[in-house]
Amino acid sequence: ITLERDLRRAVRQGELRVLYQPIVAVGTGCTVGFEALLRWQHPERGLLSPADFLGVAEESGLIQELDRWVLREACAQVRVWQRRLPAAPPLTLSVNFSGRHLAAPDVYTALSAILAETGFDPHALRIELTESVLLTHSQTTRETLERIRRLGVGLHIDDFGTGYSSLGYLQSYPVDALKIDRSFIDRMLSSQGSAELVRTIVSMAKNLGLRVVAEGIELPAQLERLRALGCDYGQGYLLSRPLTPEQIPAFLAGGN
Ligand code: G
Ligand code: G
Ligand code: MN
Ligand code: NA
Repeated sequence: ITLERDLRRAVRQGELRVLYQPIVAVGTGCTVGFEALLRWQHPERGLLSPADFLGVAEESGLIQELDRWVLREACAQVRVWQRRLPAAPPLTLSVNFSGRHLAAPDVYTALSAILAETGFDPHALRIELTESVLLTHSQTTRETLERIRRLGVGLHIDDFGTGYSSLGYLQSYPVDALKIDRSFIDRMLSSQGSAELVRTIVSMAKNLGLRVVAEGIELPAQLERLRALGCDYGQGYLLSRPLTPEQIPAFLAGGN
């Protein structure tokens, strides 16, 4: 209850922040875009991760407001960086949408309004959703995802491999990319099984015409293995920690 009340105040009083973690093309090392990651600068508890308040946000229905706030903030912010790099290909932006938010009847309207308001190119936007969202078999969610995708927005499956392994949804939903959960990347050098899983996910994705993003890359040897496997994109502390908006211009200028 206290957390819920605090969270309502946080939205009003500007205590929320967005960090941006670079996503890199594994083949070239070039930064292609960023994942927006929500943080809460709590006056007493310090900097909180969504892991600390996502449950409360979901239960209270505040999650919609939070996801939309992040989307608006990040679309406006990435446009500013984009304008400073006129010759570069458009920077992509990945945002996390919770299942509850994707089930809201007005999610499509809200998303299109934010794109229009910020002028952000829908083709450069990716929505990250978890496998569980696709396993609800909700006709409304399916139609919402199809309409969002028709705008040009990409749909990326987050934490891939950790949900119920029902691969059928990859055929029945308009998915664009899989993000291999970081637990597999973490173990891929020490466990033969994890290494095989990563190899299999990359090869399956290629056969299905999907892109693959590896999360949680912390070691050069992991990056090398992923490059050899033909993984498209990578993200992780080795490449960059999540950065504050103030840190991004220097990061982009640093040849990334
Ligand atoms: O950044 P960090 O590892 O602390 O994120 C913890 C979890 O919070 C991750 O599962 C991530 O997907 C989720 N998350 C981060 N930002 C957002 C957001 O804006 N909306 C939603 N729904 N989840 C987010
Ligand atoms: O669930 P989702 O993939 O959206 O969550 C991303 C989370 O992973 C973020 O909270 C981010 O801070 C965290 N993260 C990003 N890179 C790494 C990494 O290399 N190692 C670890 N342990 N966490 C990471
Ligand atoms: Mn994510
Ligand atoms: Na993830």
